[in-house]
Amino acid sequence: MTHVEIPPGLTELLQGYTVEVLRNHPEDLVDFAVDYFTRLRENRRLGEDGDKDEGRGDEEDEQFEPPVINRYNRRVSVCAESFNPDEEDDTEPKVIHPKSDEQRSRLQEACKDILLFKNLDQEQLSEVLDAMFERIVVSEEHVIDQGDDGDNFYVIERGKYDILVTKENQSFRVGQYDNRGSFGELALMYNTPRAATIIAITEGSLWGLDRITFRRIILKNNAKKRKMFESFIESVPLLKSLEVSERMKIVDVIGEKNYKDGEQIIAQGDKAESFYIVESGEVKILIKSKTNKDAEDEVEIARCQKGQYFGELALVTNKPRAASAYAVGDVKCLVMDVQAFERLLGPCMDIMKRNISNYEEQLVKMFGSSVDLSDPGN
Ligand code: 1OR
Ligand code: 1OR
Repeated sequence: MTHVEIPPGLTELLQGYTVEVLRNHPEDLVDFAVDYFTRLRENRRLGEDGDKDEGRGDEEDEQFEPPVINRYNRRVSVCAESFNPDEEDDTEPKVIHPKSDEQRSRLQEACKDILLFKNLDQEQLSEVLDAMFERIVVSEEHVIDQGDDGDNFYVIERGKYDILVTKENQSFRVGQYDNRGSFGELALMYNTPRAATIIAITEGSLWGLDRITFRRIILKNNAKKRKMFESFIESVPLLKSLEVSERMKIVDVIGEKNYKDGEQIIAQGDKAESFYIVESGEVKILIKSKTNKDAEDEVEIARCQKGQYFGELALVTNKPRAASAYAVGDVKCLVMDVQAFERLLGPCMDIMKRNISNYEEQLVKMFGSSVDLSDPGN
């Protein structure tokens, strides 16, 4: 009888792949395997490189969380809680930070537009709110330092915060949170070092959510979101050029928002914070013309259907919204915040810029050359 020797590690390797297949339901098992094992090799290479490139913001490299990766991963210490959405650990005591009614209502207000919380059911949301705790910060305080292990996720109640990224010993300010939004999800989602430094530039107030509760509830919800939105996201023309893993990262951070017929989604002249993809229904885009004598008269300039996007212009040009958007009938949109837009949609920027130059041509045709998209006329 021939003796077949099973190489050490083979069982875990195949188990890791199987777990990811069960979690992600890929359409093509071979493509998925190529992607998965390439990542695995990449992670092992990073592990072998040790910490010499610490803090380079490599959260982009890790999208899967197969238990087997931990064997090679240099961040073993922070990977202690492996995650399987189907095996929610209900034995862990739930974290509860008691709050006064006044605190609870401030917390609810701060969390109402947090995209990561959008698809939670009522029970999950109240568990999250119960677990959150208030943290007051002073100006110049470092809330997060790039390269550190992740402890909490934060929702902003008030205050301004700079986002800094250090690359090759140089720090760049890459963005700012202005009294709204959230940060600190990446290290907790992907078991990576903090990808950026967050510094309060005013006195402020934050709501923290501990790592364990975040992973138990938000990651479980993300597994559900992947199932719900994966095939739709695959069908969005703008995102076709992205890798499967890049599209999955988009699913991880998007939130779904519903609008009733006639509801305003974007107001011309407003500061921009989000990017939208129409998931169902129709959105009309209206613009006020400066050259039009009645400045309040809005003219319809475009419609966006399922799979199309809008709200990119102000994010790309860093200007106020150039037009308004309204729901036509009931509408569902997938929404991404500006930081995720900049972090994840870089590869789609050329397509968006090409379409923006088409807007400019259309604008000249409709209103004459005096109207400028970079000046929304408010
Ligand atoms: P974290 O847990 O890694 C730092 O801790 C947080 O900063 C991170 O989660 C995000 O929530 C937040 N790249 C990476 N992280 C960012 C970025 C960002 N912006 C905010 N965070 N970029 C800036 C995009 C405006 C890309 C920089 C190259
Ligand atoms: P935003 O962030 O400025 C309004 O918010 C959005 O309307 C804008 O991004 C685009 O996504 C979308 N001109 C300007 N914005 C337009 C246009 C447009 N169409 C859609 N949007 N034109 C229409 C071209 C067919 C040119 C004006 C006539």
